[in-house]
Order: sequence, then C-alpha cells, then structure tokens
Amino acid sequence: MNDLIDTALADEGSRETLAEGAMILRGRARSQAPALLAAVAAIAAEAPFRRMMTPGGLTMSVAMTNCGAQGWVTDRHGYRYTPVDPQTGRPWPALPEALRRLAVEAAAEAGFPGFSPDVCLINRYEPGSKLSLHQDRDEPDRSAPIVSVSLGLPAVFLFGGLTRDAPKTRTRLAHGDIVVWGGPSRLAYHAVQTIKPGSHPATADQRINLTFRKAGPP
Ligand code: MD3
Ligand code: FE
Repeated sequence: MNDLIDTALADEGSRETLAEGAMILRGRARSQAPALLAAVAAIAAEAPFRRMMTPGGLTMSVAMTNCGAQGWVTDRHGYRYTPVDPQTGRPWPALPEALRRLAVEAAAEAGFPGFSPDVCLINRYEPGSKLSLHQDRDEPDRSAPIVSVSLGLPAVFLFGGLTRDAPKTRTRLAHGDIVVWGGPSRLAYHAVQTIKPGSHPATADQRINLTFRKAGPP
C-alpha cells in the first residue's frame, strides 16, 4: 500500500472544532472535487479570475471571481458586494445548485441549519500567493455562517480572535476540506500563509478556495 495516500485519506470524515462555531469537516468535499472544479472553470469562462486592487493601492496576489446574486469586489474606493461584475458589465454567473447544496448541508452538519447562501467568492492561489490577516465584515447578516471549501494545493491557515493581536492557531487546509465559520467565530481575524510550490493531481499548481456567504439583508 502507498503510505502517503493512506495518511492523506485517513482524515476523511473527521471533524475538528477549531473554536466555538468553527468546525472543520476533513475531506468532506473530496468526492465532489471534479464537479466543483468543472463548475469553477465554467464560472471563470463567464467572469474571469482577476487580481483586484485594495483601497490602499496594492494588487492582491490572490486572483478572484464570484458567482451568485452579488460578488465581492475591491478597488481604490473600498470593499463591497456588487450585482454586476465590474470587469464584464454583466451579472455574476448563477450559483450552481450542486455547490449551494453542498454548502447548506455542511452548515447544517456543523450546527447552522437554514443557511441560505446567495454568493460564492472563489479565490485562486498560486505558489507565492497569500491572504493577509483580515475579518470578513462586508456581509450585513452576521448570524449567517461562512462555509469554505478548499481544493488543490494545501495551505497553512491562521485563525485568530476578535482583535488583530489575539493569539492565533495554525491549521492545514487540504484538498476537499470544508470549514464552517459561524457564531462567535464569524468575525474572527484569519489569514492564509504564502502557498508553497507544489503540484496537486486535481489542480496542478493552484489552490482554489470557495467561500459561500449570505451577502443579502438579514
Ligand atoms: C473565518 N479565504 O475569502 S477560507 C476569504 O482560504 C478568506 O481563501 C481564505 O479568508 C482562503 O475571505 C480562508 C476560511 C475562512 C473564510 C471565511 C472566514 C475563514 C473564516 C470568515 C470568518 C472567520
Ligand atoms: Fe476571509
């Protein structure tokens, strides 16, 4: 038997509580990864991945696109959700039902029944990409969790507290891992460390992260 594969698959189905309201469902999306990646490719054909600019004038190393009723964007004017893709002038592609269902089921398993996501932000990392420490506070309904799905290359994820300087824990997010962030963890600071060079059978030199959110009113 292949020891590496045995180790990698040993995690499938395990659950870890990272903090109150934050639960990792290890490998939960793995069997659906090919369908998820095909959906991402179809979305990116309509709304291409792009590296956006922060209000401070820095171009992000992570490339992003969106699907759903709105999309998260940043430019010199700030962060916000928009119903139209500013790059194409068209509405964002629809949120595929299979993706929505996966997020709703994961949220329910983690203790958040009735999650009603209307947006999926899709992040694409390449080796050298990172996401600096931030909070996700552009969604008005803070009672809704965020569900994240990681695909492809692994990442080291940093999870902190409600202030920038609160102590942080590190966890690895690998292909197929789903994390649900709600309750007291919803406004926690978090970051993704610089992605290391590597190759994954499903995505080659990329890490794809999907975050399902409720961006509409409470
Ligand atoms: C904890 N994405 O898109 S997913 C983001 O891997 C973002 O691309 C990271 O942070 C990524 O905003 C992390 C995990 C995640 C997502 C949202 C959270 C953790 C969270 C919201 C609140 C607390
Ligand atoms: Fe975030």
